[in-house]
Amino acid sequence: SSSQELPPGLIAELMAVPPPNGKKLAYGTAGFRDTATLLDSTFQRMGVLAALRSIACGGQVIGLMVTASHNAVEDNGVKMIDPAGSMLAIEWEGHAATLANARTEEELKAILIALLAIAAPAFPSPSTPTPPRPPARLNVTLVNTAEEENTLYLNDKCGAEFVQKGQQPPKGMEDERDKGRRWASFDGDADRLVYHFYDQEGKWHLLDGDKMAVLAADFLMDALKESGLPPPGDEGGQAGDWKVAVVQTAYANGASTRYLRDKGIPVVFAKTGVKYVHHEAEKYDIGIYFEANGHGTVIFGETMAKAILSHKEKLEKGVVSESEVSKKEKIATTRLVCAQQLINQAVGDAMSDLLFVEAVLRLKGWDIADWHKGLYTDLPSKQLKLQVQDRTVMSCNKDETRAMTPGGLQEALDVLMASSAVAPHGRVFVRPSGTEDVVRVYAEAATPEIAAQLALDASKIVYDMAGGVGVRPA
Ligand code: G16
Repeated sequence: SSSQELPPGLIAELMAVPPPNGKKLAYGTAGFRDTATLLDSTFQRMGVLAALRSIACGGQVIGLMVTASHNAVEDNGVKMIDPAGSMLAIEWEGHAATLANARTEEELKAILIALLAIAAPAFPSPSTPTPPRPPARLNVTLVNTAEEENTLYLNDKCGAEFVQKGQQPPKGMEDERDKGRRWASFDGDADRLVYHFYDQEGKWHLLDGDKMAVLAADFLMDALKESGLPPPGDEGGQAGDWKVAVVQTAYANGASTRYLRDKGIPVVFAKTGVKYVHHEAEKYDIGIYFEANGHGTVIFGETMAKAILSHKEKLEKGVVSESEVSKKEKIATTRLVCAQQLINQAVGDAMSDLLFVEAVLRLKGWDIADWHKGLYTDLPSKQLKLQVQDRTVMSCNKDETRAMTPGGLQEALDVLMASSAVAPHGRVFVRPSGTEDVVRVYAEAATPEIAAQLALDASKIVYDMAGGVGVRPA
């Protein structure tokens, strides 16, 4: 409805499912997350919020993903998706939290009427038609699906989080040692992807989001160079005027950052969370972003997309002569066009990322071992998480590489990093999770042993200074 009155009975229905006592619900890194039993009221209210957001977007479709995502099966969550397929606009996250936490009739009415006032002026406006998607085919073997006996639990000893954070194969890989196949792991809502395989010596290797970012950057930079695409605005201008960058988070393996910078590809950092990295990537003509955990995509700016299409038309019409050079240019330009069609530029998803990786590997003539060896070697790393009484006592700087509170914590971590065993390659950072009730610890160093020790020492510091609960890490 575009009327600014609340539908009759709405408040009574919402009051019948009150929010959990003593719990402040927050719209975290990607939606509300908690033990499933605490989220009934939130789910109901997000249905109402989706309707309001739809009104605000001129009647377009809003998505709600109900998911434990990367978390354990007893957890649950709800993410809201905007009409373009991107995460909910950040300025609405506060509205979502106010609605989720409203306890009295008055509080509920106040927030809903305020939201109607924000939303209704935009209604109705013409909706944007959804562009048709191209068809795509690949033969795959599915394992660890819900249908399989004894594997009924989402993410249980499998899934992108289990594989990437634990640096271990998912269950069911025991017989894969000598088969030379490549495997991909998704998370529960299929927006994360990591690859893995056993090499000929039977050693297992992980290819995470950083490896995908580098593969995508290599491929697209080559295509851009070979396409002969004129620079923006001025066809006679200097080459290299298009702005291309890779956006990473503090979790990016240092070796991947070094590799990209050595190749002259700019790298910028953003806070953990697709909504932050995506926003940063939008500032470039081609913005490539993958979080190490496997979330990511590539986005093309509007000017760049138009320039590629018009260049393709010129090449096809023979405005440029049919020489060997122009054949090469045509192929490269077509690759740039196809990459845009294949990749999910709204927010990235595991299926389209998988198809993109498969296509790039095929074009390069690479198998997974070539991809693993052909770019860079990961610095050994270790991730831990630990529970604290209240994770909001911890806060970080803009790119989450340093802890701002509690006071003294970062100084203690700095002392760890300055020790001769750790420097110069070692680093550690800690941050409160936005999806789980934990503090995350990430360490990387010259050897797996040093990385593990660094992560453990940092966990002890967090436990002591930020109110750890349960047994002290040992
Ligand atoms: C969500 C976000 C990701 C983020 C991850 C971890 O993943 O969508 O961008 O990297 O949480 O966040 P945190 O470390 O704050 O818990 P998912 O797959 O659960 O949606």
